[in-house]
Amino acid sequence: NLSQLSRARGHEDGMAYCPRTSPLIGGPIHVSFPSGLTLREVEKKNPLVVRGGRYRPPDCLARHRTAIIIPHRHREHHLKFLLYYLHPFLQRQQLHYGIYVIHQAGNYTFNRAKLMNVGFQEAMKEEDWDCLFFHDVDLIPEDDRNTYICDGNPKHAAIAMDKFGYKLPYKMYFGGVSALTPLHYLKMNGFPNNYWGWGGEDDDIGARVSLAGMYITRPSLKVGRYKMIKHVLDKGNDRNPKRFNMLAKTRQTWKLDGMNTAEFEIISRQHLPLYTNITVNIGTEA
Ligand code: UDH
Ligand code: NGS
Repeated sequence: NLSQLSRARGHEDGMAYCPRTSPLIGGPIHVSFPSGLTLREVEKKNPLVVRGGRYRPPDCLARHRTAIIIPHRHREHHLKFLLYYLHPFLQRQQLHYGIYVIHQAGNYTFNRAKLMNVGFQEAMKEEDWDCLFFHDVDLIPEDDRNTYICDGNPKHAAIAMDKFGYKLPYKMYFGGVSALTPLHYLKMNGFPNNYWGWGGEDDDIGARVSLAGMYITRPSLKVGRYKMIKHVLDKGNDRNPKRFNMLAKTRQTWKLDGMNTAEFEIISRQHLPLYTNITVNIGTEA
C-alpha cells in the first residue's frame, strides 16, 4: 500500500528528481584491466553501494530503476572487471539500480537465455524495476552516455563492439547487452529456454521482438561502444548444432516456450556487497 511504499522510500521524502541528463556523465571511458584488482578494492571505491549491489543517488530522486542481469558460470575474473567499471558507470548516470548475477549450478551445458528468464523473474520479485539490462559478463561499456535506461521498444545496447570493429556485425544482431521493460519482456513471452550451448539464442530473442509486434532500438555507434574481455569458448558451452533448425521455427515456438514455461529451482540467493548472487538449477535438455 501507498503509506508502506512511502515509508520504504522515507529517505527520499521531499527530494527533487535527478536532472534528466546527469551532470556526472563524462563520455568516453578508457578501459584497461589492472592486474591484481580485488573485489574488496571495488567495494572500497563504491562506498554508497549497499548489500545485494544496490544503489540510489544520495541527493536526488532517481528517474529510473534498472536491474542488471548477468548470466554466469566460471567467469569470476571477468565479473570482477565488469563490477569495477559498471558500478561507477551506473552511479554517474544517477540511476537507482541493482546488479544480479545468475549463476548456473552444475556442469551441464550452459544456457544463457534460460538464465536470463530466471534473472527476470527473481529480480522482479525483489523490486519494481522499470528496466532490465541483460548483460554478458565480458562486455565493458566504453562511454557513459550509453544510458542504462529502457526505450519505448526493446533496446540492443551493444551496437559497437571492439571485436566487430565497432560496427554491428549484422542488422538483426541482438547479442551482448540488451534492455527491456517488464512489459516488453512479457509481450514476447521472455526468452527461449531450450538453447543449450553456444549460439542462436540471441537471434531467437531478436526475432521474438518483431514477432511480438515491437522493433529494436539502438544507441548511436559513437556511444554504444563495448570492449570485450578476450577469452576462448568455455568448457560446457560448445556450439549448439541445433540452433539453425530451432531458429527456423521461432515463429511457431515463441508463444509455447519462454517465460510461461521456464522451470528451475533456486539453490541460493546471497546479497553480497557488490551484487545479488542467485544460484540456480536450470535442469538439462529434454
Ligand atoms: N557465460 C558464462 N560462462 C560460460 C559461458 C557463458 O558465464 O561458461 C556467460 C557470460 O556472461 C558470457 C555470456 O554467457 O559473456 C556469453 O557467452 P560467451 O562469452 O561464450 O559468448 P561470446 O559469443 O564469445 O561472447 C564466444 C567466444 C568464442 C567464440 C567462438 C565462436 N565464434
Ligand atoms: C551468430 C550467432 C549468434 C552470435 C553471433 C556473433 O552467427 O548467436 O554470431 O558471434 N548466431 C547463430 O549461430 C545462429 S561471435 O562473433 O560473438 O562469436 O551471437
